[in-house]
Amino acid sequence: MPSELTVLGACPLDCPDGCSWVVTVRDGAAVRLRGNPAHPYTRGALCAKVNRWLERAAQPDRIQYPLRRVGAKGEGRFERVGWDEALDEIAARLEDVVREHGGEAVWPYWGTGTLGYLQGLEGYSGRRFFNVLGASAHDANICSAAGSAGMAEAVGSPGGMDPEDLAHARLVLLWGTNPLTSGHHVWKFVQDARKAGAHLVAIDPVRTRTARQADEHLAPLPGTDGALALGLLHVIVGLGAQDEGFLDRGTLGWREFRDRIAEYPPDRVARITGVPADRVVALGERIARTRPTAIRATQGLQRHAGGGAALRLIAAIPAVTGDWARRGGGVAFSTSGHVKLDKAALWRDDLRPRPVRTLSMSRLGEGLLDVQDPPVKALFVIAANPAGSTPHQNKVRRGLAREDLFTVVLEQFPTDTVDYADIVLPATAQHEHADLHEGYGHLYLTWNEPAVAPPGECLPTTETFRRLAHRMGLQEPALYDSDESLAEQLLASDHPWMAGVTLDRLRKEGFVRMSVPDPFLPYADGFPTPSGRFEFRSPAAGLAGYVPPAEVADEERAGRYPLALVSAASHEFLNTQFANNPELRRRSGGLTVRLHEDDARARGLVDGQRVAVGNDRGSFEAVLRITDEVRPGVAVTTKGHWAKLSGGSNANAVVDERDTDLGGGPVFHDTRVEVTALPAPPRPAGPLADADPAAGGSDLPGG
Ligand SMILES: Nc1nc2c(c(=O)[nH]1)N[C@H]1C(S)=C(S)[C@@H](COP(=O)(O)OP(=O)(O)OC[C@H]3O[C@@H](n4cnc5c(=O)[nH]c(N)nc54)[C@H](O)[C@@H]3O)O[C@H]1N2
Ligand SMILES: Nc1nc2c(c(=O)[nH]1)N[C@H]1C(S)=C(S)[C@@H](COP(=O)(O)OP(=O)(O)OC[C@H]3O[C@@H](n4cnc5c(=O)[nH]c(N)nc54)[C@H](O)[C@@H]3O)O[C@H]1N2
Ligand code: SF4
Ligand SMILES: [Mo]
Repeated sequence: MPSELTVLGACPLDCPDGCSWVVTVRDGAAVRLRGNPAHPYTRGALCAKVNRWLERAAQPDRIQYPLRRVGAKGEGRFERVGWDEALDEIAARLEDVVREHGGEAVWPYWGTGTLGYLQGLEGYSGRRFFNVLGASAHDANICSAAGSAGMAEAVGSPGGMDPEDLAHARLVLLWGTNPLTSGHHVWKFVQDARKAGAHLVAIDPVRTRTARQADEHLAPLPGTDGALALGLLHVIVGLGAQDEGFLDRGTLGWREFRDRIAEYPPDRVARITGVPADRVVALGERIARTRPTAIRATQGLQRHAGGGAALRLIAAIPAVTGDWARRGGGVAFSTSGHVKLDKAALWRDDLRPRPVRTLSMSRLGEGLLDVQDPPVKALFVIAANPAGSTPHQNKVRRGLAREDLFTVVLEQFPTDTVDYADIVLPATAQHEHADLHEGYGHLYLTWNEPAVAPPGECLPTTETFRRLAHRMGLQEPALYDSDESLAEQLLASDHPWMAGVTLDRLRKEGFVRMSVPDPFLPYADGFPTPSGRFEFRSPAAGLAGYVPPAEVADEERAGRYPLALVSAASHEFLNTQFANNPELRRRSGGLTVRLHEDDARARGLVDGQRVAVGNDRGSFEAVLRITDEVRPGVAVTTKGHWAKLSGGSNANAVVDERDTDLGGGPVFHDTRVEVTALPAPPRPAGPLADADPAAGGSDLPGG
């Protein structure tokens, strides 16, 4: 009889849904992985990507042994070496760098490959080791920094309402979010609201698979949502539908903000956003007469110059209507603001020998090419693929190609970034290591128990840094804590919402809901802002107001690059993960760009032809799809394609290294390009090159 058991785990990916999963292990091998039916948010389902998790983990391109570069940087030629040899070389190089240039010449570059508190980004796995060295700090701002900062200025934290409470809304706005692709588990709660009669509105420049399911779709120009929010408020206040009691008791700066709203009548808003004035009026009237309205806003709309301001203004809608005080009302952005684990105890920044500078994840090119005193001499890439994910790809590559830079990459697969490594260390996958997770779209913590032994010589990140510390003879005992001990330290938080959340329970039950009040009205007793009120005016950021997009609104640039490019989540990949899975790659249709027929015709372009999408920073190749689901003036592609499997570049070749207004985030969707014809392809051969451009791609149907 074969032995069979099931092991509870957690999806580690950067996705709000934070799924709980069940691995079936037979004779020591993982044979099945499915969503945990007992988890109230997962409810037994994973997604199109993670259904192929085990298949991908066993792919022949999985990195299983330490590697040392033998070719030129960027070439991707390596030889296998032993762990001892790899760690000796890293230790020697690090000691040289720290001695000659100081600890800050070391940049630990953590990415979102896993969000785990032990192995991934939430815990900055290995941070204690880098603190002891005095390495530069890393601002992991690539994803939601602007929106989080905007929410924090308004309500005091990115927190917001519990997405499960969308079920209690009478009107639901899905604003700059495409959940049916980027986090579908919230959909059940949207559907529950609709069954009870709620009206559903999608606000997105693209008619996505989510927008197609909505009762109504508004398509603003990218980056103009702040103006739209002010226009809706203009209508609401014009009808006298504001909640004076709530405004009086619970907010700061209302008088001034009301004057600002008066500057945005619907016809002006229509000119800025491209949304017809009567649609602004109709939606404003609907919000004015419906209680409560729930707004689900995620990252899409904050990848713009004014992304922080946009979230502040959107959060102002339920402050004006008083919906923040009602179950099913408010804005759901990221529940991570409600997680009260003891991160300081895990990170141990007190181990730093002195205060250190902070380097920006979204500005890797600048960090490697322009930053001095000291220049970055050693780069550790941990669960990140910046050569595919980070703005200004050509600049990033120039930085990574520096001969005097020592680069170590901890990875599972031979990514575009791995090609620039001096040493590659093989990393375990989630079902091969232990971890603790939150979900930033719900209020449960999840435990991931290792289910199987790792292949080859792969190691968890925690273990890699324990071994490296030992190799360097570092004496600090905190560098040698076990995974279990690290989890215990995190969970030892004395915040009341963490009461009863123990490692024992997590191990036994797989997940535990945080001890938040039920129902969860996070701001029932005031907002966690400096004033304790909702802040229309905040001490740090002044009065909330519309901040236009940078490139999209730049008339001069529009003359050269007439199309505003959005590079959003692909249905088949999770950032650059899974883009090397042959089946998902085939289904993705490869790298495509979607244009409205008017824009294609004006350029003499036809559906299915090969084009270059470019600007002064670079260009990428794509197959053109013509569709009326994209509004004129906008071009749409998807993130995540591996450059080396897609003609050498992806969307980040054209994106600028520029900060958002708040939070220092990137501006992926605030980019202007021109699309031009390319000669017909000699399509490259090979198992990963056979993407089927007719397969559909991204999140749009029928093409
Ligand atoms: N399948 C899949 N799921 C994912 C990911 C993935 O790569 N693939 N990525 C994960 C990660 S890391 C994240 S951060 C989230 C991201 O997921 P989302 O928060 O959904 O973000 P995006 O995909 O960037 O954009 C969402 C939508 O916003 C629209 N949009 C762009 N600019 C604007 C604007 O200015 N205004 C408005 N109103 N809409 C705009 C885009 O057209 C897009 O349809 O998803 C996670 N889930
Ligand atoms: N054009 C454009 N670019 C974007 C975006 C966009 O909207 N448009 N979105 C941005 C967003 S939201 C994000 S979050 C970033 C993400 O950018 P990155 O942080 O670079 O994330 P990934 O591309 O998923 O790469 C993560 C890598 O980690 C590896 N990995 C996974 N698990 C582990 C592990 O346990 N250990 C180790 N050592 N490695 C592991 C994976 O194999 C993968 O290669 O991309 C951004 N890039
Ligand atoms: S990517 Fe998101 S939806 Fe898919 S399994 Fe992971 S957490 Fe769930
Ligand atoms: Mo992200």
